[in-house]
Amino acid sequence: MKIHTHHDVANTGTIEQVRYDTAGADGTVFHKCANVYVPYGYDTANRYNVLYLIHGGGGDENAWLKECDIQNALDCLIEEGLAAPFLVVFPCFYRERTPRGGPMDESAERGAVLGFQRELRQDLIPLIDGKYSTISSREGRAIGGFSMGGVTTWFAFLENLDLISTFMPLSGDCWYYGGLGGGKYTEETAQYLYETTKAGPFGKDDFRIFAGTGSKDIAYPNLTPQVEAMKKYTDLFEFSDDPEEGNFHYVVTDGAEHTYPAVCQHVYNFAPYLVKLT
Ligand code: FER
Repeated sequence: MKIHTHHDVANTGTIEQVRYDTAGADGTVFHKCANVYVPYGYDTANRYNVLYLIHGGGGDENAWLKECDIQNALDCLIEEGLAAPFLVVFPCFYRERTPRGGPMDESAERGAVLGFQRELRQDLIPLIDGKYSTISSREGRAIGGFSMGGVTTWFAFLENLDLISTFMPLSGDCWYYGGLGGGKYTEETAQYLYETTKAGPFGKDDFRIFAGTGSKDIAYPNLTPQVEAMKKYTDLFEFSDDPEEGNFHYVVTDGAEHTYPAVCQHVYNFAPYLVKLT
């Protein structure tokens, strides 16, 4: 695994804010903001891959940028030539900012990340493709996230596979059947992911999954059995330890816990494979 340690680079990207409105099911309009990492040297003569990177429970569009060194990790990846310059969009999956006070409400969180799939399709992806010079096809789009952002990523796989080709769930499992579903409803979850995808137009050469967590992460007991159960569906999920082979990957960092700095290392490690070198 490639490890990022902070070091200053000559050329740094910038963070921009994009604002947009999104309508709830009952028509209520919410005003939203997403941060966008624009790589150094961004030039509208080129077209860029886009990674949508989602925060964890209780977070917002600033969480990744505040809680870890992602901005320097992205600068380093690009300056070192490990990844072609790409855009990173940091949205907020909550409709309204509702900082979590008490214990996690599984059904509220699940509702928020599910609701976000429509916002991604109807509002955010069109906005980003309109405002930036993107590769505006599923091949040019990846989505990843930490914890509830990992849960969001699995729902994107189920709901938005026609728009996105590459998925990076970090320390989050698939909650289709309910909270912590990868651990609680392991076999059903793997079977649902398989059958739903199998029924659609996309085959194993059309998408890639890069999952990651840490051995001491609270999501490890939920994500690991789900990944293991998915491995048997080899005609769709072809597992390989080599990121260049197969379409399904899982990296567990020894001793790592449920934190942004820990999963930031997975972003650094997986980034070269998330976006095609152009
Ligand atoms: C998991 C996925 C998400 C998990 C926890 C979370 C315990 C989220 C926790 C939170 O937002 O507080 O598998 O395992």
